[in-house]
Amino acid sequence: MGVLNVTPDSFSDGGRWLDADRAVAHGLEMVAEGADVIDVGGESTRPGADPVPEAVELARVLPVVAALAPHTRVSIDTRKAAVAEAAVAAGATLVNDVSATLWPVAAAGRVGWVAMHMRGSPATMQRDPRYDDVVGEVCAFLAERVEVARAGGIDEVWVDPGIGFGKTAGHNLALLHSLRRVAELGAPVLVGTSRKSFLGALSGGAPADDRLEGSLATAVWAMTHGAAMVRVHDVAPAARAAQLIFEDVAA
Ligand code: HH2
Repeated sequence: MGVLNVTPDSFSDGGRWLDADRAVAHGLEMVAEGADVIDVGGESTRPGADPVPEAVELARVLPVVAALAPHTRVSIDTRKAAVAEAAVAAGATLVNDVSATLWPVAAAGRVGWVAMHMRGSPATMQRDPRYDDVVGEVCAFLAERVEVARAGGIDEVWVDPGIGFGKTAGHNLALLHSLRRVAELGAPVLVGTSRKSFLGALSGGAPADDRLEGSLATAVWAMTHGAAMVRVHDVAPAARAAQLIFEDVAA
């Protein structure tokens, strides 16, 4: 899954793809590099990010979704039902939902749904997050979401432990370490570690655009520990890494 943030303020690529034509060109470039899904988002969910009005988010994402949908699978990364609904009407076939609440939109549109775990909201989530048992609590949350969505009639339900969403570096590492337990919930697992701040913290404070090694290492770890899809900014190296560990080894 290639990340396409049509935002001025995303933590690693904010402002680069705000122009719709440039965003579409970058989406197509990621497809050429090996992405199977392009995840279009119009609101940053980085810690402390300000919410974006619905009309602004719609204006950012809809032209990009519509232009990419004939060429690739498109997911819509949003917390707003109206944005998800409009993006599905424009051709998105997966609702990537960091709020884990939008399953009715996916059910109505007969598309897939990603339920991600988050503690609190982006504005507050990194203020001293605490868990007694982070893996157990995240798994229990996701299991409940899967049950609700399936009962609501969605065939394609994904789960995502929400790396960096209301979690310390230790929580993120615990979730990656026990990713197989997330996979045992019986839904395909999506994992997003790409360029996230815990990778900077683990590598001496590397800035967001200098976290490729950590992004790749954790993507490979995720792919070999139960993830069916990884959400990445750097598609070409991630696709090469995936090919190296799966296809070349199998051959
Ligand atoms: N991470 C981000 C956004 N959406 N969706 C899922 N399912 N899983 C994730 O881990 C995830 C996500 C945050 O990364 P990014 O889009 O690069 O930044 P921003 O939120 O600042 O736009």
